[in-house]
Amino acid sequence: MNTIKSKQLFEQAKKSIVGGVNSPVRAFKSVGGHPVFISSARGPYLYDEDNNRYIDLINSWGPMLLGHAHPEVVEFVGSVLADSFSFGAPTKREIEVAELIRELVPSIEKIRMVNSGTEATMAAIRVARGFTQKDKIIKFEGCYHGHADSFLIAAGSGAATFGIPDSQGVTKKTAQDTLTVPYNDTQALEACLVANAHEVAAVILEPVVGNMGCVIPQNGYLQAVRRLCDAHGVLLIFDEVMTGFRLAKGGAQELFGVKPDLTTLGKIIGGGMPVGAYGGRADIMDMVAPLGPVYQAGTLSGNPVAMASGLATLKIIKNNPQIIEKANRNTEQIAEGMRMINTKLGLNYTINRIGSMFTLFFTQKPVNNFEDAKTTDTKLFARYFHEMLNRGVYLAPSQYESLFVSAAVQDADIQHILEAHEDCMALLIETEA
Ligand code: KE4
Repeated sequence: MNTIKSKQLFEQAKKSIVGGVNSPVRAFKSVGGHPVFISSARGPYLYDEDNNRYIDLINSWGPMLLGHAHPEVVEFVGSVLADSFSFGAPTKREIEVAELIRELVPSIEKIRMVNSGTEATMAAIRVARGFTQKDKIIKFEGCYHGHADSFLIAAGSGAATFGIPDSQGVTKKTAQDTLTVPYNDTQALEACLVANAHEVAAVILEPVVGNMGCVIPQNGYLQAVRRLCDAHGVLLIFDEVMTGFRLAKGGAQELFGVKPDLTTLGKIIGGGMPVGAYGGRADIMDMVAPLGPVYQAGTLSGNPVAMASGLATLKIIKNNPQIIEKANRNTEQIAEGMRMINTKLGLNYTINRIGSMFTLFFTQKPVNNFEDAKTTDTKLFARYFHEMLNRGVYLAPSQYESLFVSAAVQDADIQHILEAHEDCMALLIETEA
């Protein structure tokens, strides 16, 4: 692929934008090389500034479940643009979105719209702390909940698993209130709850993890987390920013039949426009201003243009159950096709797949938590990433990210992906030998 324009644009971007990107993972730091600059996208395809076409398997990190520029979404958003872009006042459309989300996710009795997943998770732990009058939260190694201080915490050592800052600028005091335990380990969670009895406001987790690569809860794990939270008087927050409206119309909580106290949403909820939301039990959410003492606000929260994009997207998902099914089937064909090719080539790399999320891990170990994920050969992944990019397949530029397949992918695209995969893996074997 000739990507000379992207290379030049990256050099130019770095003069004004930190690292040349507005979000770190886009810089290709963990895979090397330079990012491709996207000019447009349609359906399953991205087009870069050098007019190369890529089959998109990341879909803006999840939002574009329908595929890019879905005609009904584009038409509806276009129809509201002339009405001005923002009022800073309540609108009817916000009610429509809220009522539709409550219909799709019944555990959400009250909701608040915000502008990103980070805002949603930051606000959710604030209201959990306000409601319970406790300070600590428990998160899980390898789960990511956005860039709020309370989440940029590495696992501390010792039973209390006190956190330590995982980013400059996060204070030790903040880190003390975030406890971290391994995912898929109920004993570790129980020990942490016991060691911090009566101090924990909430447990927050990705019900299916995307941020260490795709990691699936083991049988009964989410149900055990729910039981432990109930036994210890701790709120359960499902961070469904990735899984919401993707794994089922009602998200992972519908798929696994586990009801959280609070849910955070993002990505698909805005159909690609900046939207997040947090919501759940009314007795908890009514703590939020202007009703209660927990403050949270936002100039562009519930923005009418973003609500139009989200409303159109969610209506399509609600009224066309085959959309999620198609994305799931696409994913099954891609992931199982890759697994068969790997077996034919004598490779036994782990592939985790659920719904329309999957990750090919360059390790032969099962991957059920972050320790397992860290056994991957990230150098080999980086070579695979670039070989696939050169063949017109756009993967996440990091081993520790799930892929998100859209319903727009067609059979010919799947064939292209699998041919590219076989080509790449054969090349890796040849050059690694
Ligand atoms: P945003 O603030 O990026 O909208 O959402 C934060 C967030 C919260 N919770 C979960 C489970 C998430 O996956 C995310 C954001 N996901 C990353 C992908 N790993 C977004 C990509 C990026 O950071 O550029």
